[in-house]
Amino acid sequence: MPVSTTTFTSMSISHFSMNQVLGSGEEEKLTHECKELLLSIPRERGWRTPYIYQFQGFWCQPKEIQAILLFHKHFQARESDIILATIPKSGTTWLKALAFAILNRKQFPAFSNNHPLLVSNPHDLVPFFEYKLYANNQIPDLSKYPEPRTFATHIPFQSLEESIKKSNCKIVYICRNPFDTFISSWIYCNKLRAETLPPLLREDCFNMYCNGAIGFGPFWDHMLGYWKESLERPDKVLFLKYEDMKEDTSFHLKKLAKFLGCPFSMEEEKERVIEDIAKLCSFEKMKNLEVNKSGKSIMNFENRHLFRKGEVGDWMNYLSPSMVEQLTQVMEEKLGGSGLEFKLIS
Ligand code: PAP
Repeated sequence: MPVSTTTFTSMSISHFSMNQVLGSGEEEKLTHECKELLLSIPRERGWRTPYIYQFQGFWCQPKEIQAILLFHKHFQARESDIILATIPKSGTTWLKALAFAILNRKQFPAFSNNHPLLVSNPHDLVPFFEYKLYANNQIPDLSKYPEPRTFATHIPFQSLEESIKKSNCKIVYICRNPFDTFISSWIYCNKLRAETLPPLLREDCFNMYCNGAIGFGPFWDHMLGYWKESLERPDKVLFLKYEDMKEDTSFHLKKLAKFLGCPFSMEEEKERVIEDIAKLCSFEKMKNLEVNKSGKSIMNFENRHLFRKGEVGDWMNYLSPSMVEQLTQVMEEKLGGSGLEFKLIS
């Protein structure tokens, strides 16, 4: 449970300045429905926004909640849809690139000089529901989207729109060991932070992470939601881990392609199509592309911050022994017995 959850259940907007509730600047962009909702749910201090709110059991920023409300109201899954799901900083960008390259390999061979991934960031090729499609109060027309429609989200399984859960559309979830995920998130959020604000303190953020109050957290509930579904419906949810993908990319690419309904043929294997895709989507290749050095794909965030080290075990350079002990305990308590385990070093 979060350390200090504040609830505004009985207050109406007129009794409270929206500015106090949301933090300055945020309030103008939200719908009345969203503002009313925010007044009725618990809030905590956020990393990126002054507050994050507990919506359907997980924590998110006001603008994310507004987008999710629209997504819940308007999205209708098709049987052929593919959803890539992650908690932030777990390998989203990489998974988007890999899935796009696999699904479009006939039209765009990975070795070709005009591959879309050479000029577009993966976030532009596989859009997020909450940051792109339903962001800023817009309702997209997805009817003419080429099939299989491929989308991405940070929303936990429990809170996905109902037709996604009920249909046979496919979900690929990638998660990463919480130690590296925490460090990646903390460094990323500091890079996005306005220079006028003091930096986010590692210890502060770490405690919030361990208490669950981080974007789309608690991380354990996020992981377990998809994990359990992948055990119950393995043809519906493919559960991948960043560390395994790093260790044997080709093996997992085969698994991914098979799951997505487009397995690599013997001929493709002989022609080293799998290796070509792995290379095109590798951290080193993507980090050095112009579009990823200078472009912006998610809101006004610079793409270059999405490519930092791409390693397993970098947490060792940042976490004190007591922090390691604390997070280990949280993981034992929350994930113990689930069968979900992580490699912490490469
Ligand atoms: P997002 O949630 O903001 O989209 P996401 O892509 O999930 O971020 O995670 C970013 C992490 O993936 C970064 O990890 P790091 O901070 O520990 O370095 C980033 O470097 C890593 N990453 C990005 N692209 C790749 C890739 N092609 N291969 C491996 N790791 C990658």
